[in-house]
Amino acid sequence: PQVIRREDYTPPAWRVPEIALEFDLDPARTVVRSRMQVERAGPGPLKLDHGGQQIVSIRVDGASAEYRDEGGRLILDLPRDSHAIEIVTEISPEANTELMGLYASGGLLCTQCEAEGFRRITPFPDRPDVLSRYSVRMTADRVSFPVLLANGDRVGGGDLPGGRHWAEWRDPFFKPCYLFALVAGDLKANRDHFTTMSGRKVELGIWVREADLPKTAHAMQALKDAMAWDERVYGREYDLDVFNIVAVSDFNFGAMENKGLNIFNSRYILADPETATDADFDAIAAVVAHEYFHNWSGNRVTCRDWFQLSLKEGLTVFRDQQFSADHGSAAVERINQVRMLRAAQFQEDAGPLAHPVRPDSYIEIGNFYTATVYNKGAELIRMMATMLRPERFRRGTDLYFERHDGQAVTCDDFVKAMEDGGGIDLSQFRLWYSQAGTPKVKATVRQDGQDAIVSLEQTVPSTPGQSDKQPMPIPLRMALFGAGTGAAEAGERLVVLDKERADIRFEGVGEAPVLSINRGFSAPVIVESDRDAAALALLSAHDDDPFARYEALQQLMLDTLIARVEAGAAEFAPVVDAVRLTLENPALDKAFVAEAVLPPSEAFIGDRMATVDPEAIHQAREALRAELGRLLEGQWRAAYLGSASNRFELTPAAKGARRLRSIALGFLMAGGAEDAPALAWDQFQGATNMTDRQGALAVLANSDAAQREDALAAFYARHKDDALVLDKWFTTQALSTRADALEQVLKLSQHPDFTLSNPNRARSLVGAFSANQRGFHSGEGRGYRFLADNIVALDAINPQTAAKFVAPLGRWRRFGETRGALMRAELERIVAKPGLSKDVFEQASKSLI
Ligand code: BAL
Ligand code: ZN
Repeated sequence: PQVIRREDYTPPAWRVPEIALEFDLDPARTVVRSRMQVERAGPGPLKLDHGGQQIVSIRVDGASAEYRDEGGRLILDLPRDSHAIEIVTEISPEANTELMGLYASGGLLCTQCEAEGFRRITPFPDRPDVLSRYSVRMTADRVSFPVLLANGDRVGGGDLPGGRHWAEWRDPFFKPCYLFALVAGDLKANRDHFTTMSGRKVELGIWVREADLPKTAHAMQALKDAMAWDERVYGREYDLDVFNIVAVSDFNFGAMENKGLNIFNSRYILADPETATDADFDAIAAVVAHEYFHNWSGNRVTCRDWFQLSLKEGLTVFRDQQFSADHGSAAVERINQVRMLRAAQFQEDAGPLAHPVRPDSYIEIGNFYTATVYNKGAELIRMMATMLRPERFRRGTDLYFERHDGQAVTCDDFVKAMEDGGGIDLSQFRLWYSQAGTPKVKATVRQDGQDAIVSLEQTVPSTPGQSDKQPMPIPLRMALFGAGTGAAEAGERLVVLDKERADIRFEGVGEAPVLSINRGFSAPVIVESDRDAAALALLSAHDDDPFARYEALQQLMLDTLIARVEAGAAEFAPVVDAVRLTLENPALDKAFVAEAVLPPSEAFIGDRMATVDPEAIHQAREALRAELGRLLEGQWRAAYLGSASNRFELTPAAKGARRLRSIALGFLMAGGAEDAPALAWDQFQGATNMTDRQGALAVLANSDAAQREDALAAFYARHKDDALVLDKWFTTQALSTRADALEQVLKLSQHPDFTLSNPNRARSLVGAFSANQRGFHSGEGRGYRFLADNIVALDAINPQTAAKFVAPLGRWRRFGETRGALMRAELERIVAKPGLSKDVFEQASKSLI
């Protein structure tokens, strides 16, 4: 397959300022008529990407036209500088299992065009730097599709003979075709409105099946909060009179920011306490905000080409992270962001699929909606914001939006706006966009008379195609604490390490210093320090930066567990003492405590070891959990009882209490408390919300308790008709820490409710299981075979989603010779499959190198 390179970018030869689309909608056969006004912008023919659909006619200026088809593009040689093009095509939404373009989902017709789905609807220059004004007329059966939505404002509609009706929408804003959307279906709206800062009233609608209407209140509140927040924090006002959101059950992404008509995976809209966990509620608010924020960071200012994807995604993730921090516990939000970054992005950066935040080449752009582009991209924005401080960062974003409104631009244009608006030189910082790999920073501290000297050294690892790396500017927030007293010795300083090595002097330090570094996780790097258990314990008790405090305890647990795996024995006592102090500290809120006392995941422990032994890591971590459970039984019991609540609230305090309650329950079970299974069963049965119910279910599902099977059966019976909740039932078992997880997953893949054709369901079992380090690597390669079989089967239905499942096999170098060979063999089997999509081919072939 063809490799697309960033350096080959050329501007489009033709602009398409206006397009009028007519859809004669029918699930089996939809006729699409496209009328485009095209204008010459440079030399060359008009090139229209297409998706292999049936072409009925092509006319230029009213006459039938000559064209040729070259590698998925219609080429038209046009004599003048301006022409009217009319193209009629036919597509079959119900045959579209890839869920790109126009497709059918649960009785609806809906679209997904990013990145390159629009060409599957109608031939068009399908690239983000071609901006057009759209009008869309839809006709459809009045009974099956009473609601017809598209971007912009509704400008007309009415009945037609033969039981059909029509509606027309017009979007006054220029947009790239990836932001086009339409929806037709039997939907009902939760309607509300928002008055913008300039006093304009915006009609808001969240469209769902009628039965789901009661589950839309949380998303609506999040939308209004997001609109107000973007005005307050970034000065960004909404620009249309209507903002609609539609929830659909079959969706490749989490959601999509189409102009004025966001389309969402239903899991990021629908929630009530009975069916959604606190984490679901939080994710809904974050994704609703994210898609809304794209209206400025993505839609008003969009990407010149897909290599610039992080321009909109990194910035928008950063903005949704700020929004979540402002609407919940900022410390816990940061902990969760970093956990996610380490689990997904650090792994990506350390493997064969590593790529820069602004990639240099791709075969299939769908493979680059990655944790690197999104989450590391957000960290880049965060570092700039940290160095600029809030006021100058805001001047930078104001300039960015003002300078580039209505344009398709590059990551470099964003950095330039930060430089010009914020008054900072970011020449070296641009390396963060071009160099892949997670930098490592070695940090040591020594006393020098009355001063302390912190020595820093950075290395950037080589990654595929990039062996020679330059030092990056790494902003590190740091402080010193007295080793004896824990008192703050030196207030926080922001140090930008921009060379390979640097010594930083802190003057007037009274006692032996302990270093607190990368506070707030100010840079996406791995810090290696010589801090011993006593130093880490001290920070975990005294550091006044909540993230650093969390991190110190995590590092202490990590060091202890790695020593246990490598040397077979390690003192658990320092961890037990630090966890005890954390549990008993009345100044800490429950949400923070719940995260701080959790040992690092098995995968994260593995990431820090030369060769991963999943079973040894599992045993060490379980031994620590058992010891903590046993020795701190009284504290867990107190936390458990102290966190019971009788009224459901979504406040940070109530969410923190629920989280701590289930975590305490897990430790009681791990410690072998005799009544723990009964406590779990009682919590499961008596739960008045999904957080408590699923929390108890997970504890039981990981155990050998007699109640385990009953709980799984009861959960299934209660929720089998709710697809989103049934996904949780599959995931809980796929993530089980028990030795029989693989056998259970193989059985579940034959369950009548399992299907690969719904992406959420596929992810709930296959995707979740591949993240279960112990289970996936057990069974002499049968876990690998299961994953590969499902990738191949799913590739025939939905290549984009199938390709997302390849990465765990690509980690073969990390798991020793025997496992590595088995993993490679599965990748080779995938690559050899005739008719493989370019999506899966790219991921699997790169994973073999
Ligand atoms: N643009 C694709 C979905 C999202 O990142 O919002
Ligand atoms: Zn996004």
